[in-house]
Amino acid sequence: MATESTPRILPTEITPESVYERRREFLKGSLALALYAALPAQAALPAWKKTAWGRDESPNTWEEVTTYNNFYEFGTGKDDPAKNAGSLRTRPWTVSVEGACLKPRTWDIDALTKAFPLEERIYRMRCVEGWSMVIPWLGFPLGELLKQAQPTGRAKYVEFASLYDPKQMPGQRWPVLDWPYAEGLRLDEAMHPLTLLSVGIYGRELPNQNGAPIRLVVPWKYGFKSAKSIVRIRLVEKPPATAWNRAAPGEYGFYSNVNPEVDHPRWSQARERRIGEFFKRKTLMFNGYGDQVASLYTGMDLRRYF
Ligand SMILES: Nc1nc2c(c(=O)[nH]1)N[C@H]1C(S)=C(S)[C@@H](COP(=O)(O)O)O[C@H]1N2
Ligand SMILES: [Mo]
Repeated sequence: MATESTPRILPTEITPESVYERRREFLKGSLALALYAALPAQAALPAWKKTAWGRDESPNTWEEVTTYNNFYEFGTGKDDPAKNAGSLRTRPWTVSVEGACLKPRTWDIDALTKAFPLEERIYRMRCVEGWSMVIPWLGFPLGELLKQAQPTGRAKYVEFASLYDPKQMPGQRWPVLDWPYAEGLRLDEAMHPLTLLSVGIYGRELPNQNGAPIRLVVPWKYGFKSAKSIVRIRLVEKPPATAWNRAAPGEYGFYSNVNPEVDHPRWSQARERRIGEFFKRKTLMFNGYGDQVASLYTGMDLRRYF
């Protein structure tokens, strides 16, 4: 019980969980608290620092972020990953960094998580299908890992591969995509400080359905660029083939920057529905991160390089 002599708790001492609890309480009342009580037994990660990123946003609830997912390895329905991703074994797990670099290395996931200081950043995420969410990610800049690998002059792009194991990932028994899920970035996009490797959300380890144990987060691009459950990161000379570009090259380009002015061939990208909201919002150029990333694309025709 608080008394005169109880030291005042500084905001910095409040655990992140109680911060979320309060925000949630404020935003959504006792319903959200009831949902929070139903949090699964996700381990808390070690020390991490809070950053200013996205402090002005209202994150989506844990419930929304962990039950409305795209992860085709576990089914194509939005609720399939939450139902089916329990079969994914995330330990032991390694991530190799290889290709055009001086210091290739196969990292154990726990060593990797300890080697780079974790930070929390609240990012807006925009799916190519027209919905969006705000998610408090825990992770570290991908660029820090790539710097350690010491890319050579031949490294111009970075290729990401998700796990391939149809026993653990039942969706891979069907040729929905050319498995394993593959993605790619230009080297400067991969080195950009906004680009994260994430190992958690809401101060906890990533739930399997969100891409455990490690996934990419590229907030100015459509969500499919943010590959989940990554096992290989390769520095390469040429633009790597990507799963969605292979499946439908006319619909999903290599860049896939969020762009309200370039429609998907089958629908407009001008507006989006934030999960949990009724009215649609205007989609922002580069998902609102233009101040940070527009200079990466100076002089490029963004209709051609969509
Ligand atoms: N391996 C893999 N990564 C993936 C996907 C997938 O199907 N498989 N879906 C992508 C899409 S379309 C989106 S919108 C985001 C969704 O991430 P979330 O479920 O954590 O919000 O993951 C991306 N990463
Ligand atoms: Mo998506």
